Amino acid sequence: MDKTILSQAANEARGLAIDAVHACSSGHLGLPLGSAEIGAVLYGDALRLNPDEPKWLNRDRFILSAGHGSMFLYGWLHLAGFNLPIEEVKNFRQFHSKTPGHPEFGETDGVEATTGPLGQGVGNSVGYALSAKMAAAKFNTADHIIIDHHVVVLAGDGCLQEGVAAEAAAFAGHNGLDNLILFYDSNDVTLDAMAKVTQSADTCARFRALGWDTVTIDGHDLEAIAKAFAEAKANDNGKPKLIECKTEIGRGIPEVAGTAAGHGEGGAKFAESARKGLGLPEDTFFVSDATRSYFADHKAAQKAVYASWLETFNAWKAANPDLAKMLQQGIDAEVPGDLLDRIPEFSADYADATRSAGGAVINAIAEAMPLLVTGSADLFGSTKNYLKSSGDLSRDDYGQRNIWYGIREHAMGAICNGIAYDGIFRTTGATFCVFADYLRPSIRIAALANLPVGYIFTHDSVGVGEDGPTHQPVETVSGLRVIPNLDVIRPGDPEEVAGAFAAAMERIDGPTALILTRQKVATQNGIPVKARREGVFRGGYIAVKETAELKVIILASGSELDLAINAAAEIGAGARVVSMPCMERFDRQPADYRESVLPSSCRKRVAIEAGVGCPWYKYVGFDGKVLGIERFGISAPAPLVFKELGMTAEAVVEAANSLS
Ligand SMILES: Cc1ncc(C[n+]2csc(CCOP(=O)(O)OP(=O)(O)O)c2C)c(N)n1
Repeated sequence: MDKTILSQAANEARGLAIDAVHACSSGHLGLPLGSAEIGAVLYGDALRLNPDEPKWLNRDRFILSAGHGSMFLYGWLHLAGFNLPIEEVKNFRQFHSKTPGHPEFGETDGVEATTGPLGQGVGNSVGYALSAKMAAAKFNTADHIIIDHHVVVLAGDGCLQEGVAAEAAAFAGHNGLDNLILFYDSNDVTLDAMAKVTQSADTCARFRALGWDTVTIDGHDLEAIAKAFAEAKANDNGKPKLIECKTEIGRGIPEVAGTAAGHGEGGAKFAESARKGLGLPEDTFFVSDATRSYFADHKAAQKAVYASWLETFNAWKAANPDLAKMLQQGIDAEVPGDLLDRIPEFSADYADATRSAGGAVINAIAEAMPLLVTGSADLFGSTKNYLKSSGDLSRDDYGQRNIWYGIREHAMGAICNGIAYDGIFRTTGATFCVFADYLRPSIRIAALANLPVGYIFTHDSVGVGEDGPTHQPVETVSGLRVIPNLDVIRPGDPEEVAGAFAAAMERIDGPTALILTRQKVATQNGIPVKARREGVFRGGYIAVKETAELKVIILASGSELDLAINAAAEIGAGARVVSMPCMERFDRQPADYRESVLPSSCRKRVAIEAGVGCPWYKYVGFDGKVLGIERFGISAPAPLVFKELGMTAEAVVEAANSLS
């Protein structure tokens, strides 16, 4: 390691951050300045990367959990030779730049996760580390090791104060993820104040208690950083590693360094004196020839490492064509074209909850998709998504496909995102629907980052019954529907469940929430199987067609589909039933299809769903009626709760008849 040049590079990276933040008068300076030496060691020496192959399977993954310090990442990606020209650095936080305010997955080579909501990146890194362990178990052979990289995450006090990080760290320790290395930027400062105002825990002791190894070093000492990192990498002792780096926030701008003022853009007004103090010339966005030449040489060395790995990889491919095919299918997120056909039809007398049908369906899909994994937040027995052909994933066996998240819903969400970012495995996670809010921040990021994560949310309404209002979702399903790019599918019978799971798997540009009942539902044998399955793909479809002139349309989803069908039979030949398991899919259909299902000429419309009704008004309009539940539920047997809260076929008939 060339300390002289890396030390110079650290100061030049500081200069880039100061100039970028100064140029746009916004952004965070403190971390890029305080962690500059960490960046120099990682990007200038220690990380295994090939900037020209940013998706190299066996690269070390680096996640900036403290996403507010995005200029740290952009500065080092630029210097390291990723496809991030200096113009992009100059364009920090501007429209259509590759340097958005916080790192966004898919926008910038080398950005491994969308971060900014503190703590998420720590959870993502655990998902990445788990994915690496699973991939190593699946694809490495006695003759060829093709996957042995590390996952590195940089987090500050803010990330580590967040609950999601604590949940994820506990999971990582319990599951022995020794390929995970967390750099803790320990600068004693948060946003408003010195960290001591809000924390007094011994963070290292806390992590040791969770099964991690920890070490504390001077975060400005290049040698100490390199040594701690090398030791962490070499030590396959079943423990994730935390390297606490004592740093000075905002180092390089003496007027603000070491205080909360070093955090924001305020320090940028001292840009000129700071540049001088750092030994930089007056030119802005300065990078010396010596630094450029060092990083060019380093990149060449990295490419040689890559080339040697490629030889191993090609030999592995030749020796293991089936495994190679499976891996490529995983990377390409390929889904069998005949997935729906591979799910056996349910018998006509099947009469069970949609969560049970979901269990049967996910097991059939797992046969067709060997890289599908699933997990549950201590509720496999209720969520029914356990894969029977596999066993429990644990620190002793990463080759299994059932992940035991424990009662850590938020970490489950962030870990699922990490697995999805890594892009080898398809993943699903399960809990009770009412607890979807516990992982909502991770769902939001999955939607924003276009990640194909599947959520299995069971016990979907007041139909939960005796557990009462704490466990009866009322606002949850509609609350999920307002998240852009999230598909929310609430199937009404077992064949719709088959369609729902297949649709979730086929969707690779965003997440899907599968909303399933606790209670039994009828199997709608009156509707052809194909119509029920494929109807879900279109989001909404005509479940029962009128046999006379169309008078009224009844819309429903999930367990209320049966009520709608019974009501239509009562109303007579002019009634149409539209099953609407997924509004988002329906809204994406061409206008003529939507018009064929919901003809604008028919304005008499009633929608029924056992939850708050607001989203349905876009389909029933001013002239229609929505039968929803605008209050919390009741602790009592489900049939009674349904009746008490107006979820009956009679109520639908009455509403339809009341429309003039
Ligand atoms: C969930 C969440 N809450 C609040 C914020 C706003 N925020 C951004 S940075 C920050 C302080 C972070 O402190 P620390 O991790 O110590 O970062 P440092 O001060 O070292 O830059 C806060 C509160 C956020 N980004 N995410």
